[in-house]
Amino acid sequence: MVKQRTFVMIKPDGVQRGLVGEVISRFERKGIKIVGMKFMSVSRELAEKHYGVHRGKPFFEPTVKYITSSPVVAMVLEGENVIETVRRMMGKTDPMEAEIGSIRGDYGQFIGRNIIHGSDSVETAEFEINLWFKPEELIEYHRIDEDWLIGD
Ligand code: D4T
Repeated sequence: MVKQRTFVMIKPDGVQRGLVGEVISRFERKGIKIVGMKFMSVSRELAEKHYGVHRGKPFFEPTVKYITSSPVVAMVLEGENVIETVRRMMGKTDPMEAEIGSIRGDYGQFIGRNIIHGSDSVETAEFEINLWFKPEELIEYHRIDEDWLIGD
């Protein structure tokens, strides 16, 4: 196991549909630690950088428009293998293919409104954390349940 950080965003539909508490609760109950969090509007510039790898694809412009249309909750989460864990908890990109029990599988119906984003690799996580957060916005602290999450 390896301690990692990942970037997670509750997208505009997650905020508008009142799913912020539900989504954060799932991560908290799993034992994942919040080390950064902000409620914010996303500029076109930030959205285009975030989705830069998709520039030129048909869904690029609609995705940028969607993500800038209403506020989001941006987070940095920390935990053992947290990148993979969060991806599994989110479910597949298309909510219609996502397992029931995952966030997208339980709450989503359409790939263009899929509630949440989470980094897909160590490299992407590093890029996205640096893109969305300043170092001083990330907070190191001890959570009281940490000693009980893994064995000796
Ligand atoms: P994000 O980045 O939003 O967490 O999604 P994923 O990491 O799970 O998936 P992605 O990068 O492949 O897609 C980015 C974003 O574009 C939308 N999208 C994607 C879309 O509307 N149509 C498509 O065919 C694809 C592949 C949804 C997520």
